[in-house]
Amino acid sequence: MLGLCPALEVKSLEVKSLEVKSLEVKSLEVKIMKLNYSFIILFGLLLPSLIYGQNQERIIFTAYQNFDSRLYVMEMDGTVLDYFEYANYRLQDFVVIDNEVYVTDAFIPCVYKVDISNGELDLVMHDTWLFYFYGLAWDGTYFYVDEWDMNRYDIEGNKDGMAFFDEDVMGSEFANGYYWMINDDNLIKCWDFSAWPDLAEMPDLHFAPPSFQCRGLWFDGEYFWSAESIEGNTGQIYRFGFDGQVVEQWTAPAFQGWGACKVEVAVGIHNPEKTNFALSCSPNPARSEITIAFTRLILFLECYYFERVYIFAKKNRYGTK
Ligand SMILES: [Ca+2]
Repeated sequence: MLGLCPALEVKSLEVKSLEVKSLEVKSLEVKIMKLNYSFIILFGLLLPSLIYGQNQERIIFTAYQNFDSRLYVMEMDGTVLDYFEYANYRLQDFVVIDNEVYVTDAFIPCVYKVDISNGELDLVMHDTWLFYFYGLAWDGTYFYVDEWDMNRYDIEGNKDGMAFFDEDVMGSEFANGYYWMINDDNLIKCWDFSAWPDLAEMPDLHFAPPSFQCRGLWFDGEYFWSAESIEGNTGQIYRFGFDGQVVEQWTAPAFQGWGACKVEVAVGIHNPEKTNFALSCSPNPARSEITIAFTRLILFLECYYFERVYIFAKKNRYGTK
């Protein structure tokens, strides 16, 4: 196939922009000064490495209305990429373990691991003795959920005892070695769990969240995250420090929000069933300098883009006006 390509020469190959949306390359511009086989080889090597090397951050957000929940996947500017809907669930607070998202359900006392590429929920823990789960925290060994008392479970969902804890925990998280929880009275409280099951309150570290409506709690290693839960109105997603000062915020895509967290997504490793992409060349490819713009380029498909490159090269060989 490549033998049909004309003898051309690569002078420069410059990737001007690479934007990935929903695990698809939305636009990729390659600026070329003339072409030859080495372009084919270089392009074949360069493109997968660019794409497989890309990790992008995503905001994950939960909201509920009546008996339905949604889990949103958003870009870091707040643009909604996708959402998944769950009837008769009330998904609430997150933890992230090894870049995997875990979420509580307040309708049935369960913790699920979420596949954010398709929204599938994998049941990790279900405690039939309890009624509701809101806040979810992970200390590196155990999940902690509060329902009447503080309960903890290992990663397999096996219960490992309980401790007296007389608080209403809307969201919770471990940060800097301590357990932090947000209640519905505009306070984030800090506790030392190191002497479990004797839990020691650390009142000097308590602080107010950004608003009365904040519910979930997640910690990204530097700052806390929470989303507002406002009936009939979209609230804000906040990223804030240990003093409650907001460093970033986004308008939530739906009400009533609850949990918000961030994960990294490796792009170009999903959706192999989508195989179509468009190729456009401008200006006329017979010219010495052209721009090739791919839209909807789907990965895993070396044979496809080699074929397209072949078509392009053939077109260039004979020229079009
Ligand atoms: Ca949490």
